[in-house]
Amino acid sequence: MLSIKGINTTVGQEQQASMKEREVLEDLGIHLARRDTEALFQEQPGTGNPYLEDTLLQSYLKTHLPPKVLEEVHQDLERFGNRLLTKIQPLSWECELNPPVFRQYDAWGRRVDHIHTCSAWRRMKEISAEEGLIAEAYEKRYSNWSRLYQAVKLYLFSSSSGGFSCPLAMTDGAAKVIESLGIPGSLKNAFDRLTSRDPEKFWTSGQWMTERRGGSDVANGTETVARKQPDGTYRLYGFKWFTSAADSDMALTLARIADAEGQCVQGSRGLSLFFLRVRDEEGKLNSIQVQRLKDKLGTRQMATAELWLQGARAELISAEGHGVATISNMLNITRIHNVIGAVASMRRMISLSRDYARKRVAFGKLLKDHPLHVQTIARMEVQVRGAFLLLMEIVRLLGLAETNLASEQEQLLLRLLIPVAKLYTGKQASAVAVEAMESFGGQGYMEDTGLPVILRDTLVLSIWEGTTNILSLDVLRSLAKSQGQVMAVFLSTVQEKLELVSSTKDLAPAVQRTREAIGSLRQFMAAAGSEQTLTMELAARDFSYSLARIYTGALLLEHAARADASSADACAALRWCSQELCPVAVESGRGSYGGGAALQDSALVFGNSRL
Ligand code: UCC
Repeated sequence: MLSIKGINTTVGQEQQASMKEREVLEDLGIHLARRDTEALFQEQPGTGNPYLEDTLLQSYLKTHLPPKVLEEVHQDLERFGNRLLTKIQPLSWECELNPPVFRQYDAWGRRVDHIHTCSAWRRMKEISAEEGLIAEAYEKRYSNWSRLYQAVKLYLFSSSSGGFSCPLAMTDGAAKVIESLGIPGSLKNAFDRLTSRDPEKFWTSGQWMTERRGGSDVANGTETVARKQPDGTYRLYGFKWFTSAADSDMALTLARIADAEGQCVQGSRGLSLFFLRVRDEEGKLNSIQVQRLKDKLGTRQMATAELWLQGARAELISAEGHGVATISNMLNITRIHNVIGAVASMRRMISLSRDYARKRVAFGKLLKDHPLHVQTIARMEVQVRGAFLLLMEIVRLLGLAETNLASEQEQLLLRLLIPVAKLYTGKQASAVAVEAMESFGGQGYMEDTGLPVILRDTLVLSIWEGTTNILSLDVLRSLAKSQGQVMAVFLSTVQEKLELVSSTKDLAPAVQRTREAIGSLRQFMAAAGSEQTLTMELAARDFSYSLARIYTGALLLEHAARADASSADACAALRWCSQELCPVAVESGRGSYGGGAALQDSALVFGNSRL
């Protein structure tokens, strides 16, 4: 502490004040108290070029990319990082300050249903095209590495995108669906636009899946009806309850085709997938009425609307009754984008927290010199490192699959890891965002720091695109559909990774713990296989967490065993693996998944006396 005229100031605060000004004031004999309060403020935390600051990202790319690809990618990412810092981040804040406005009627009473978006939001769309944020994955100029490279750019863009990551996720998903259908002639224009680098041509897409009766239970909740027209197109009638990025140019949506008597097949087998333009060439809505914009906790930069489809003209693009299976291509891509968003959010919060620790003084020293504070940030750092490597693993596998280089095992692994990563990183990101916010003390809670925006936008990650429980059930779906093959591949892949690192002495305790976790997982599965379905459904969440922790542990170990690994890499792996890696085995040992446990849960929650 320093003391000037009886006023205590800290080292950091003292640095802020101009000594010259003080001398003048002292000479004038002016009381310093008020002047000091006005002049002293905390230096704002900030970040630099997000690519250059991200040592883990750089080391990953250096380890995995072929040298020629690395050279080109490195240059582009450095340039992009500078653009993000200087040009794109300010736009992001503008998007937050100027959320979309819905105007239902014009001054003369004519219904217009106009969603006004701010210029910064529209600029984000142009930037997305210019940077090839979708195009990169479809041009495949770096073969199997193109998808990973695209994901890295999206990751860097995400927390400066002002929410534009969301329409990009759906745009990518729509392009993927169209590509998986072989780019039929009628969808060629749409595909070209979704994957265009020309801002004039570039389209974004919506994904209209959610209706009033079910966001998760799509099979039973979808009421929208499709009526065939004489020209072979369809008209859609129904109510879409939650349509994100309602300003998009097109959408993919599910509906039930009505037969000549107006009857529809119910359940999943009655759902088909449709493509539609949201507006015509003159900007007039395609027989769609906007009921209202959603009043959301976060992602407020983006217009999410309730839409009435009142005969919207649409094209059937899936086989009849195969709507869910066809749109699952989109879901898997948007779920990967969700993981990108989760890792990006954690990285940004931790970067800001770290920078703040270098600038903020408390109890006479900088926060970075308080071991307990640094321990808290270090724990978050372990989380983001694990999540980042899991993301990279998924987009690496996706890149292989998209260039026909993936083995059958790698395709199975990808199917399993997508829901696992989506559900786990969504939870990690929420926890890290809350923890990081706390690391700023009261300032973290202040709107104008921008930190609450990040928190709000992060909290949606475990909800949209399938909640944690729905994704856990999807993990089980992937097991059932492959008749257990995904698990065999999972276990053998983890074991191979452990084998490769087993000669690295420093990592031995973590390798040992991961091996034990695999043993526990095997035991659990053997026991579960002989019991009722209820066991697996009740265990689904803990089971998925176990897969996430074990696989992530193996990835951290693999990264830490590189010849040029840092001590931080080893430390992250050791710490990650020192947590409970197989919670499903622990809970199973406690009897948490039997029928009796379900009754106990019910009694605890609803207070009934059926025990
Ligand atoms: O739209 C939303 C907001 C958009 C914003 C997005 C931005 C995010 C980016 C963030 C960036 C920062 S939110 C709406 C999202 N809605 C959902 O995610 C739906 C959640 N519900 C589910 O996922 C359910 O599990 C359903 C809908 C998939 C369940 O449907 P069914 O019909 O009951 O399931 P079935 O019968 O098990 O599966 C039907 C078919 C099967 O294939 P076939 O017919 O060949 O046997 C399944 O194997 O679909 C296949 N299938 C899948 N295939 C189902 N899920 C998958 C999958 N994940 N991968 C591959």
